[in-house]
Amino acid sequence: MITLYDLVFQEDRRPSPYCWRAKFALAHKGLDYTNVPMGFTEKEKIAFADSKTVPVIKDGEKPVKDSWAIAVYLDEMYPERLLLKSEMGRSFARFINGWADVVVNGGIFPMVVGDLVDRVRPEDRDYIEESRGARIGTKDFGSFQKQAREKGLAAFRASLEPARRALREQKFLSGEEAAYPDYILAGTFMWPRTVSPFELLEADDPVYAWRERMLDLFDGMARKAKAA
Ligand SMILES: N[C@@H](CCC(=O)N[C@@H](CS)C(=O)NCC(=O)O)C(=O)O
Repeated sequence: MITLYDLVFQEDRRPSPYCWRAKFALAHKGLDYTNVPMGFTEKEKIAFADSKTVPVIKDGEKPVKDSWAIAVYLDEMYPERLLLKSEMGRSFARFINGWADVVVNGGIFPMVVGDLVDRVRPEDRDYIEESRGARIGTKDFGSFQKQAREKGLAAFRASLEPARRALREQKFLSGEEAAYPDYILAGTFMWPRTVSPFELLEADDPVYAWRERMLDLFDGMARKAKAA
């Protein structure tokens, strides 16, 4: 039996982009698992895996931490429906992983940080204010977010152009069927969706249409999750 430790916010929101990668990966494989919610200040729950971040999975007695390591592990242990289909597929996914972590997550964070802080569980509020405040150099999250939206939205949309060009030609980043590169970027978009009403994409953007397709996968798994 697999257990997934998943970041939890108020009202059972599940915002972690990295945990979403693991949830899409598990769904792709058709694997059953138990989802254990974990707040920022409950790190003792994942101490067994020697991790301070989620996702972490426990498969039987085996702990695996880090979303990329989880994808690689699942393909090794459950090779039936591969997430990383070939050497080139794996290399492409690795590229998307880095691009999503740095460019896309990095672009989204300042534009939703105020909403994120507002929706954290009350018991985790001090922790997120300290850690995210240190990252942006202020605790005035609302003003920071407002300015970031005014200055950053056009640049953020432009940064998605590599994905947009691919998605004009094909249904998914991975081709006709979704695979791990899609789950990486979809995980990233689940993060703002679960904490912020701010719309990052224009309705006629091919990335918007792709995001809708990702929300529909696995019987609407991601669409059913609590949104902002
Ligand atoms: N490289 C890691 C990043 C995981 C990560 O940063 N997770 C965040 C949640 S989105 C976390 O657990 N943060 C804990 C904290 O900020 O204290 C992965 O891909 O799993």
